[in-house]
Amino acid sequence: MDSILNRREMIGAAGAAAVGLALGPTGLAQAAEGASGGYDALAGAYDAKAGEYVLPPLPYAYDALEPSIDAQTMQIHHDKHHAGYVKKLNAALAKLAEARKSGDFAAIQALSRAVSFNGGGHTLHTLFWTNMAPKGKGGEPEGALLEMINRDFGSVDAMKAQFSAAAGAVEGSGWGICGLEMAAKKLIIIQGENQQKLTTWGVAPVLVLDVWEHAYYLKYQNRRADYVKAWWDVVNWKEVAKRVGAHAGM
Ligand code: MN3
Repeated sequence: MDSILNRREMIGAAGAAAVGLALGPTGLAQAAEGASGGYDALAGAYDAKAGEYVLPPLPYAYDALEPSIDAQTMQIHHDKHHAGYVKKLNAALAKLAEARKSGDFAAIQALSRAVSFNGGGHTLHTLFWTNMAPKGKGGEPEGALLEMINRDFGSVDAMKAQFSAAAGAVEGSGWGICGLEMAAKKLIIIQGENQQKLTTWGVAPVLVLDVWEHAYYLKYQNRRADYVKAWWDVVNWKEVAKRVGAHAGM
C-alpha cells in the first residue's frame, strides 16, 4: 500500500482541476487538453477554445438512475439548476474582467462570492453526475481503493455509515463529500454547505452527493435519509477509483 501512496504528486494539473476554480481556469483548460491525469470528468466542464465554462452532457439517460433518482429530477437538476450555475459563473467572470479594465472594483465582494458559489456548484455537479452510474454498472470498491478505504475508515460499511450521516446532517442545502486530503494522501469525509462553504482546502473531492432539496424532493419529499440510502445503489466506484488514482499517483 505504501508503495502505491508514496508517489507524491502534489497538486498538479489534476489536483488543480479537482480543487477547482480557486486556482483559476488554467487547471480546467489543461484538463480539457487531456492533462487531467484521470480526472476526466472535469474535462467537459470548460471549453478552452471559447474560454468559457460549459454544461457537460449527462453520461446517461435521464431515467438511467431509477429507481434511486427519478428522471424528472435528473432533467430539471441537470438542465436547469446546473446550467444556471454555469451561466452565472461565466457572467461573474466576465464582470470581473470588466472591473479589471475599468479599475472599478466596487462590486468585488458580490462578484467574488458569485464565482465561489457558482464555480463550486459547477465543479461539484460535474463530479456528481459522473460519480453515479446505473445500478449494477458502477462496481464495488476493490484493489487499491478498497485498501485505502479500509485503512482510512476501517471498512467500506464504516465509510458508508460516516458519509451517510454527514450527508444526512448537512444543515440546509449542501453536499456530502469524500475527498483525498493532499498532505496525508488520506480519504476524509466532509460536509459542504451551499456550493462552497465548509470547504477544507487541499481536499480533492472523489465522491460527492448533492443533498439540496432540488436533488431529491420530487420523489422523497422530506425523507433525505431514504434518498441517501437509495443513492448508494448508483455510486460509480470505478470512477471514484480513477479519481483517487489520479491524485494518489496510483
Ligand atoms: Mn444540485
